[in-house]
This record gives sequence, structure tokens and C-alpha cells, in this order.
Amino acid sequence: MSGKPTFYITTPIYYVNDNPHIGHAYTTLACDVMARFMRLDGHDVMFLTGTDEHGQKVEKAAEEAGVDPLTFCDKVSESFRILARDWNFSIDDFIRTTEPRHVTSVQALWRKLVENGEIYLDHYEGWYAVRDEAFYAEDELTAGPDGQKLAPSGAPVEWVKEPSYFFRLSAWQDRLLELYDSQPDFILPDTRRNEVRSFVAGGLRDLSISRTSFSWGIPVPDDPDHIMYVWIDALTNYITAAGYPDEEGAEFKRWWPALHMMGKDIMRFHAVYWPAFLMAAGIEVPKRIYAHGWWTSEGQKISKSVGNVIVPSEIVARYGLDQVRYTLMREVAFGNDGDFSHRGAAQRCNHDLANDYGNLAQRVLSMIAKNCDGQVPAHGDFTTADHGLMDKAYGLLAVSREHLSVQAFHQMLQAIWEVIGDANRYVDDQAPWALKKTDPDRMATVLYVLAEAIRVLATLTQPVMPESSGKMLDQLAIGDDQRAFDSLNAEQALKPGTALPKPQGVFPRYQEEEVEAS
Ligand code: ME8
Repeated sequence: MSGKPTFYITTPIYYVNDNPHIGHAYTTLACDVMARFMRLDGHDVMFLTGTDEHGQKVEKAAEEAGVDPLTFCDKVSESFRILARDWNFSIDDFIRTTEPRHVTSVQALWRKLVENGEIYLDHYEGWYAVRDEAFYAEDELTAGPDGQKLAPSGAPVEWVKEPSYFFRLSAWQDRLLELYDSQPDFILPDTRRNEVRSFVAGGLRDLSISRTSFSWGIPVPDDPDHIMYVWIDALTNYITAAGYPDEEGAEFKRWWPALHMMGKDIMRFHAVYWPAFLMAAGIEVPKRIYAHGWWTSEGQKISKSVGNVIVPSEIVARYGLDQVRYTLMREVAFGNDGDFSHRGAAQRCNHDLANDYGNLAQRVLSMIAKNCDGQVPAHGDFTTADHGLMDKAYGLLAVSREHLSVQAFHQMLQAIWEVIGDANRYVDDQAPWALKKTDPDRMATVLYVLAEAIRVLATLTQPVMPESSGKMLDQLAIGDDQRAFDSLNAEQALKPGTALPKPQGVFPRYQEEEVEAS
């Protein structure tokens, strides 16, 4: 063990009834940015993702595909692994709920809840939506176009009547409210916390946590006619991967509690049921539940029936991976809903990346290659303007930390782009091309200041755009061991005389003709 502080972050585990789309890629991307940021900032990180493979919804999907559930899960789960690889997600573990380590963990948690008197056997009678794998009360339902009852999510519901084990959720109402009130950043953003709080304040019913009408799931210990409700199974993945049931073990103590990220659709499960299960089992609650917003595509709800599903590999092929990573993290204030449009992505590629950032690096590095023997230039005394730019760049680390401490990715990027703007204005103001004849020493200083600012910028954009930022750092001859955030200070500034490789553009322009042709 390194003695570094630890950081544990999780994505939801995705249902294998469907292939990955932009929504899944988005949550995992946000976690990847967090994970990379924390690693560069001196933490030991565990970044977990995986697949949720049990339950009626997956059972039905396998049936429709005409294969047995596990074969079906193997195939779709693999497509989420491929997504992680293709999107350069720095995952440390990929969990599948069909793995033995998870079955052991869920059954251990169940036994613990039984031991603590939190589970009892009764009958469930009520509405269930297979698509959401959720129970609903009559007053939550709306009428569909043909009079059919629908869940708030729009999913059809069916009447279920069967014996069921229940979790005493109602008993946890006060302690949940206490948790939300005493730890105001337990649920973020605030709007979501308020929603959850009023849901809980409105009263909680005990939760049905087993079913007898299907078989694809983890059997209840000592009563295998009952299959565990898929959400108790799924949520437990977060502690399985940390080593549960060995909760006294070094691994578990090292990682737990985690920061859970997800879309707002499944916040209730994470912010109400999960902490209640954990408290009932005597386990520490998560560090935070962050529920981000929902993506639409060209202004429309993304759905298979509309045929507007955004396929992750297609947008990467079109714009480039780091371009897409940047667009998704920048285009929408994290936490809010957002719309993915071709126009927006093309603009981000050309305006923010090719013009502002790429062009800054390309201009500066080419001038250095041409006029400074391809070496980090020697600098003279720094002027106020020089210090102004470099200090603002160094200051970005503290600003970025503050924003990412509340997952405000867009604000971190805005702050970085402000400095990119400053650096571009500085180039124009200082006009190093003119200094070449009048004052070559001053030209060298100006180019040095710019190269140093680019070093800081490229170090800080690594979490969002690992590959492109890495290429920029390569061009500044920054070694792999000098790319962490503890290098972001004047003491570790570029060393004059260091030979630099031949500069190459990092962010190509997205061709406008194609934009218009599409
Ligand atoms: O709910 N915009 O899995 P799931 C933004 N297995 N995010 C989106 C999105 C969109 N349009 N569509 C999907 C499950 N997502 C359960 C989770 S966790 C213990 C179990 C993302 O495959 C978002 O993170 O339906 C959302 O919460 C998740 O995919 C739902 O994935």
C-alpha cells in the first residue's frame, strides 16, 4: 500500500438488455474524468463499472433473443467492456452480477439484514414495471393513450400478487432524513436532494425485495423459491467490488465508502434504498450520490423506437474520441439535462479545440521549432504580463480541485478555457513574430512563458482528453513521471535548452462541408 489517500468511484452497473449508447458512455466518462483527475492529484483510485445481469427485464430480453440468459449476458456485457476500452476509460474493475464473488456478497448482506431483524416474509400485491424493475403506488401512475396504466417513467406496469420478503424501509425514514440534513452534499446536485428529501418525508412503505414469478437471479438464502429483487442484488455490487463480505478486511476499509455517479432516473434507488440497506446492515453509507441529467438527441428523447439512438462508436468515428469526451463534459452543466446535436459537437471541435486550444499550441510550438533551435527557449526576466499568465495557469489547479470536489466538470473546463483565451490574447499582445527582428531575447521569453502555460494546460486537460493532452506533453518533452499535478508550479517549470520534438497539430478541424452535407 502506498500511503496515498484513496478514492473510490462507481458508475451504475448497466442492464444487459440493451447495447451501450451515449447515456451509458456519458456516466462512465464523467467517472473516468474524476478517476483520472484524482490519480493525477495523488490519490490511489478504484474506478468500478460493470453490468447488471439479473432480473425479469434481462430474462425477457434473453428469451426474445432465443438464448439462455447467461449466454445473452456474456455477449452484451462484453459490449460494455469494449465501450470502456474504446473510450479510453481507466477502469480498475469490471463487475458482473453473475460472478460468484457477487452472489456470495449479496447473500451475505441478505443474511446480515435477516440477523438484524430487517427482513420479514409477507405477500406483495401491487404495480410493477419490468422496464424500470420498480414497484409503484397507485397514485404515482398515469393513464397511457389506450387507457393502460403507466409508471412516471412511461413504462407499462403490471399487477403483481405473490409471496414476498420485505425490507423494513419504513423504519429508516427518520434516519434517512437525518442523513440528508446532516450531510447536505450527500446527494448532489441540490435540486435532486430536495426531490429525494420530499419523497422520503412523504412517508416510506416497506420494500418488497423478493419475487417468486421468475428465476433469473440470486436465490434468497434458505428459501430458493424466492429470487432477490434485482435492485438489492444490483446495488450490492458496489460493496462486492470493495471486498464485502470481508468488511473488516484491509481492502474494504481502504476503499469504502464510494462516490456513486448515475443518471437522475435511478437516484431514488441509490439515495433512499441503498443507504437504508447499508445502515440496516451496519455498514457505512456512501460518500456521495451524484445524479446527472438526461441527454436528448437533436432535441428529442433518445429511444430505439424513434431510431435516434446515438451509438458511441459512431460519434467517435465522426469527431474523434477526445473531441467527443470534451464535448460531452463541456456542452452541458453537469447535473442538468442536455441535448447532443451535431452542430454543437462540430462547434466544440472547431471553435474550442482546433481554434482556441490546438491553434495556441501549434502556433507556439512551431515558432519555437523555427526560431529557437527546437529547444525550450532561454528566458530573461519576466514582466508583469508574463507572471500574470503563468500565475493564472498555476492557479488553475486549485480552481479545478474546487470544481471537481462537487463534480462541476463544465466549470473546470470553463476556467481552463479562460486561461487558453488569456494565452491567445497574450500571443497577440506580445506579437513574438515582430519581436523576432526587434528583440529576439524578449521573443524567447514570450515563447517560454507560452510553452510553460501550455504545459500547465495540457497537464490539466489530461483527465478529459488523455490522448491529445499526452501528445501535447510529448511535444514539450515532459516525461511520464512529470505529468502529475504536483508538477504544476514554477519550481518544475520547463527547463530552457531541453530539445523538443517536431511539433504536430493535435486537434484537426472538423470539416464544415460535411456539417452542411449532413
Ligand atoms: O438503471 N442520458 O441500468 P441502465 C444520460 N441496471 N444518462 C443516461 C441516458 C441518457 N439519455 N440513458 C442512460 C440501470 N443513461 C440499472 C442500474 S446500479 C446499481 C443499477 C445512463 O442500463 C445513466 O447513468 O438502465 C442512467 O442512470 C443509466 O445509464 C441507466 O442504465
